Amino acid sequence: MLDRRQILAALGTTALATLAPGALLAAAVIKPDDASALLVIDVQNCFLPGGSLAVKDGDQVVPVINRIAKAFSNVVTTQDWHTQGHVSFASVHSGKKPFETVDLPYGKQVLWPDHCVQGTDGAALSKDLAIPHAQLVIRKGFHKDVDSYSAFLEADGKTSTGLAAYLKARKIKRVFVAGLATDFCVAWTALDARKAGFEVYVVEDACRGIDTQGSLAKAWADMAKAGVKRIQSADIAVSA
Ligand code: VGL
Ligand code: ZN
Repeated sequence: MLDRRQILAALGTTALATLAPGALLAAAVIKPDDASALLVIDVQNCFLPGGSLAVKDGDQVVPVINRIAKAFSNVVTTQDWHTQGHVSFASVHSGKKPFETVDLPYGKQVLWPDHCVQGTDGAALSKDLAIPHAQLVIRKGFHKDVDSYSAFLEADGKTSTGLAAYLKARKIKRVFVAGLATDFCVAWTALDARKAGFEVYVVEDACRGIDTQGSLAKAWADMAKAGVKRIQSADIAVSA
């Protein structure tokens, strides 16, 4: 005969061993619905290996994005889409080098190598992206004197790209952000999406960062503070 204490002990072990893994797995899976959209940020040749502003391991986001995109009925892609001689290019500021900063009327601007000039091959989306069901391509950074990391709002903090209105018109409530670069266009997009009232997830392993002057750690801290949820691609349910 087992006494009460032994029965409880045995039950406890069994319950833990049999239930816990399944319960944890179930809790981890997020299923995108028709009110969810995947925002694929700036997966453009300039940001990929060999590009003029190559993000380290930037190409590794492509297979991850291709896989999770299958779980989304709504997908938007973005393109950084600068004029020649854009204000964010170090080449137009005499004596300045890429990754230095300059003060512009709207605030501090990091200066970059020339990149993503309208109509160039560098500005094209990666040919390895496999998301033919993407519904909208939003281009940003096309005003010569204003940068736009965010897919929602230009760096002047007031000029809209129209994306929030588009998503709201389509009854989107949740956005999942992936792409390049984590600490610039992904983070600014995620933060503005929160400001516009969306529930926001950033899919960490579907992004890569530039990380200049502590920008990556700061971006994650700012996103956490704003209520952006940091998830992994494995957290998203993708049916086979
Ligand atoms: C980006 C720097 C300059 C980005 C765009 O896509 O994150 N970064 N322009
Ligand atoms: Zn840019």
